[in-house]
Amino acid sequence: PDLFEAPDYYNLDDLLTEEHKLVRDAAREWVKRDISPIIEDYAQRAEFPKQIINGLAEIGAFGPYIPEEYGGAGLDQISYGLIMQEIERGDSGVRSTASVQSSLVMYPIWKYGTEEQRQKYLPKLASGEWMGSFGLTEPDHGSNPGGMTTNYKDMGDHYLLNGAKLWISNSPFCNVAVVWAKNEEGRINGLIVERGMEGFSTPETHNKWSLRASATGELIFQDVKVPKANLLPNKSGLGAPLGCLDSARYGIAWGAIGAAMDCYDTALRYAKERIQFGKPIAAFQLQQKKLAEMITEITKAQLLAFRLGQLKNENKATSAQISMAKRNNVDMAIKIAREARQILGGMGITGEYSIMRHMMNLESVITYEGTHDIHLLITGLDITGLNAFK
Ligand code: TGC
Ligand code: FAD
Repeated sequence: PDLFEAPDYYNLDDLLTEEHKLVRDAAREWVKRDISPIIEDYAQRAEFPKQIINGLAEIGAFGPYIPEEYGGAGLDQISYGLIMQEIERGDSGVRSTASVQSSLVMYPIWKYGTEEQRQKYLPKLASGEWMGSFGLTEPDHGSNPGGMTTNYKDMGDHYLLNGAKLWISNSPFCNVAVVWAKNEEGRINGLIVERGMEGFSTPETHNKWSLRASATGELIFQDVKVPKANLLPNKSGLGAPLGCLDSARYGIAWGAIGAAMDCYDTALRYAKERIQFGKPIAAFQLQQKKLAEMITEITKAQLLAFRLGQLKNENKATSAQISMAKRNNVDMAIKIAREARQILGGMGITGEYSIMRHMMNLESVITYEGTHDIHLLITGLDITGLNAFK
């Protein structure tokens, strides 16, 4: 269907450069052509559409802000955000694939890796020839990753890695995994684990009602020999993985706007066409209230994301500012999805429309990359100076 009227109530377009608009429009066209027509079917079948990997690479979704010398698109943070927004108009699971590849796999290799590691991995990840995953969460350590038990020992000429990661996006098909593990002193470091290393397996997680078009799984390490050259040497401690999350959470703050826009646009069209009691349901005040509040919340979220993008471009965005935007914008999107679904009545629960899929997807988005509660406590800590986690 010819959807994707982009709501722009406060003329945000006037603040974008020509490059921003070109990048956004290319992503929008691609989503409309290659994602929207197929994604419902893949989600229903709980299958990741592998054929979209080339297209994601072509629109610059793999490493939008990674320098061109490493195969990235060399774009600014607002272009990165706009790409995530457009992809998530299509599906949060597709955006997840891009978020993980860019901010959780390419970013740590670029920021914390050696020049040899950058040359070896980044161009292949940017082109989609290799796909990556990011292993932080464990069965017993989700919101509190500092408690992780995955560990490695220095065996002289290699490291020996043991442990397990759960809920890992892209794991079932990844070629490489950036894995966070503790050394013998209990210090967290990142290791690049490659498919094919003995003792490394990636079983898929089934029965999800959310992000069904994204593959999720485990990363299991049983005495995996990891070459010493695969350690990311330039940052250690929990701050290293959390630094990657800052970049991914920023992308999600934009991405959620895309999902919300698609729900709003669908509900607005439907409400103007659907006749009950002799007039379009959009003429009833109750439905207008829902639609008016949706566009208000989308507009506020756009302004939050845009300003955060400016701060990111100037290297001034704090982690707490990023948490606020991730939390607010995902919450905004999930609420809009729930309201929009009701506007469609019975039709809203079918796969004929995208809303129910967005709604279910957003249940993961509000949980991963730091839950709604965790981001609130990050804001709480920032404004009071008192740490609710300790
Ligand atoms: P805490 O003592 O506060 O901090 C430990 C060290 O980290 C530093 N730090 C950060 N650095 C960079 N960016 C951030 N956002 C940072 N937050 C903290 C901090 O300064 C400290 O550094 P140092 O040098 O003093 O050691 O750590 P804590 O153990 O109290 O935990 C804090 C908490 C709860 C906020 C943190 O652990 C957290 O964010 N938990 C949520 C976990 C999470 O977000 N997991 C996401 C897993 S990946 C994922 O979900 C991918 S989904 C992918 C997709 O499909 O899109
Ligand atoms: P828990 O931490 O057990 O939290 C359960 C509940 O307790 C939540 O409501 C939480 O807010 C609350 N809670 C926890 N601590 C506190 C507290 N201190 N105060 C108040 N409330 C608290 N992880 C990766 O590493 N890589 C990935 O690629 C990845 N992809 C994912 C894909 C999907 C589809 C999903 C669902 C998750 C993914 N995750 C990934 C994991 C995700 O980051 C975790 O699920 C998330 O961090 C929460 O951890 P948990 O599920 O263990 O919940």
